[in-house]
Amino acid sequence: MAPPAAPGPVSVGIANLPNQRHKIVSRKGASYNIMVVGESGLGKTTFINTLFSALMRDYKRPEQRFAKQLDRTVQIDVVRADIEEKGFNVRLSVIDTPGFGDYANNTDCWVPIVQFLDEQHQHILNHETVPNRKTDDLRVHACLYFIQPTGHTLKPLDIEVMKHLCTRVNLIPVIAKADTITPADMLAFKDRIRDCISTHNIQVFTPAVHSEDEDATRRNTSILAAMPFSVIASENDVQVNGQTVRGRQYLWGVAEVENEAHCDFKKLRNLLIRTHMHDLITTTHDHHYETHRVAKLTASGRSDDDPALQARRGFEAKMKEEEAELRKKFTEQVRLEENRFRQWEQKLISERDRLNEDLDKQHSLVKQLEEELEEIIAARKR
Ligand SMILES: Nc1nc2c(ncn2[C@@H]2O[C@H](COP(=O)(O)OP(=O)(O)OP(=O)(O)O)[C@@H](O)[C@H]2O)c(=O)[nH]1
Ligand SMILES: [Mg+2]
Repeated sequence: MAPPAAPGPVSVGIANLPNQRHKIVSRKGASYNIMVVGESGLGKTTFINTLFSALMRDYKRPEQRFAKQLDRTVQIDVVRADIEEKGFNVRLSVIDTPGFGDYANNTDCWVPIVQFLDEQHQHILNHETVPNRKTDDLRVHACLYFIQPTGHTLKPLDIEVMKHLCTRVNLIPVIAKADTITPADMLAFKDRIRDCISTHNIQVFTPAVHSEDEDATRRNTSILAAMPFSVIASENDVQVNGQTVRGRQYLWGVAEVENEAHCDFKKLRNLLIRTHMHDLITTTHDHHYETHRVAKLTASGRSDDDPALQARRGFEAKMKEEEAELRKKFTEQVRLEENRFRQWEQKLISERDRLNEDLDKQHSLVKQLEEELEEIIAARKR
């Protein structure tokens, strides 16, 4: 049996884009933002540090950290790293939000987070109508909602917050501290959460299951079956059978972060970074941003009939036309050049054939002269 292949560099999903899009993304680079939300003390910050330590191990890129003030009391922390694979640049930002649930009244605890999400869409919308549209894009492409591992079901607060989030972002529910619940309880807990999500009509990010590619179909089915993802987070390395792994040490043994029998951290990381990054970016732009754009423009009376928008669309249409014209000219030029080369090649081939014929004639002549010479010498000898 062939030895197993050595683990290669991690493949960012964006490297699998079709050629055209491939080039655009590789040139411009893509902003890719993940946010963690949930009650206080569920391990959101620890999860981000665990994720980054795994990413830094794979990409060996320095990370940057900075804080941003949302309103007078709420601050978010952003951990950022530029990761690059096969020429693709991805500016990954993970946004850490303060946990809610610390206060007796948590009624509006989600408001600053929702405001932040809306502001990021608005920021891009405002930039759409200015000539230089290049700007820092902090629109959230994946929002991980941390659920307390109670083993029962979602709390009313979870349901309320998730309802507000799911209309604005790709929502991915995550069960925190999977090491505190038995595997059998976890399965039943996941079932109850899925039921609750469907009863309350909460839209969670669902990758399309059917694809031409059998591997992708199998992968997506297994992702879907694992939702909501259970995670174990840890900032410490521990020893398991002489190997160093990320995990949490207990008297009875080790809860390993990247062991798929212990939790779904690896599945979640693969979905976020490898297999569904492009899907998350596209749905954010095409669905969530578009919903915000239409709602805002309609509310402010600026429908699609708005003159400024029409002017911009006209400009874009003109640019597209010019691009198509240039492409046509280029193709025609290439065709003409190809014809010219083909004719030239044909000429060279005929010239080569003519010279070969001449050479054959000269060879026959030399041969004939040699025979005559031999005959004369033979006559003289006689
Ligand atoms: N058992 C267990 N403990 C965890 C896990 N992840 C984090 N913790 C612990 O939970 C505690 C809180 O973790 P944080 O990462 O600060 O939680 P947080 O969600 O960021 O909390 P806030 O910032 O207050 O919202 C720490 O003591 C962590 O070590 C886990 O997967 N399992
Ligand atoms: Mg925290």
